[in-house]
Amino acid sequence: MPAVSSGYTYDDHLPADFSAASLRTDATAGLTATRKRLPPKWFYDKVGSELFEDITRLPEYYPTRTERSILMARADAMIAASGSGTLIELGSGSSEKTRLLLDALTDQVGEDASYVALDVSEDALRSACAGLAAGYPRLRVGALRADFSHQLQLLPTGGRRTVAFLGSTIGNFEPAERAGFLRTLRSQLGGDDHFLLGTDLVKSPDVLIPAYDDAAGVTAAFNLNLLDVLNRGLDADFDRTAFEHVAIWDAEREWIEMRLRATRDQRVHLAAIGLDVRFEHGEEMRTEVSAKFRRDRLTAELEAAGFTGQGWWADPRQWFSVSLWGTA
Ligand code: AVJ
Repeated sequence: MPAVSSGYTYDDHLPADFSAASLRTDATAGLTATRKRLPPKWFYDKVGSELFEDITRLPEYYPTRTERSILMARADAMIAASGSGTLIELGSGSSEKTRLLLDALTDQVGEDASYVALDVSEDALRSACAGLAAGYPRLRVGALRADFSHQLQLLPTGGRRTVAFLGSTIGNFEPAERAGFLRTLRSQLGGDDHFLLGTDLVKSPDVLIPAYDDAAGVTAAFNLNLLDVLNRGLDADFDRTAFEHVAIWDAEREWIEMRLRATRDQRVHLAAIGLDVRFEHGEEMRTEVSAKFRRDRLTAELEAAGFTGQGWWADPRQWFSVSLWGTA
């Protein structure tokens, strides 16, 4: 049973060693692959989450403030179109932009409003939910510690639900994973449920690249922090000074790719998984893809998964969109 503490319920569906175990699996697979790669979810330890918050305030990083501007202007319309009393947010993180939706939700449905945050990070869940429970006394607030890539079957049921997936986090999936995620999500929804999705849109590389390679070097520090996460989590000996941050725009696949490039030949030892890895000078390890979308292709993908378009809201420059999908 979920425990109630200071105004919110907390329900943990991940084993205590989930992070340690899946970091070992991901690092073993990614570092022994011909083209080395690591999943971006490992960026977000305490330091990495703080660096990401710093990124969202950079002049070059437009996605967060653009999405916020869309929500500020249109959250009321989004909530009204969804007809929902329950908002479930995947990868809720700090739940900061969520407040714009919760203002609309509590205005429109009053006592019947519920919010459930789903994230893998207990710290993020607890601080976000405690803040929301204090700020919205009439709102029922729940925290669900779970992994949205594998545990969508845990979404709370009952009432009309809207599942929100903001921040263009969906862009971190590769196309096949994204299709699988959308199909699984669709299978969990029905009737009057909705999906509210934030997506970064295709635009000039002159805007895209600096957003992932800022002048102050914050994104570089965020990328390199991954090596500290591996060092701590896997008792490894990566030397941060032997790698550099790379951000490229893949015009064919329409995604940004972040990489870490070895600046010399080296060998790294990961004691916790008994692995020795060689890097050649210039070798690159992929750490993130951040896909950018076009309305027609996104619509085709959502329709292929069984969703129907019910709303599309973008900023005047068409840099970012928040879209609403139904299941009819
Ligand atoms: C939070 C995953 C959407 O892809 O833009 C920011 C993460 N990476 N700068 C993104 C990120 C580099 C961000 N997402």
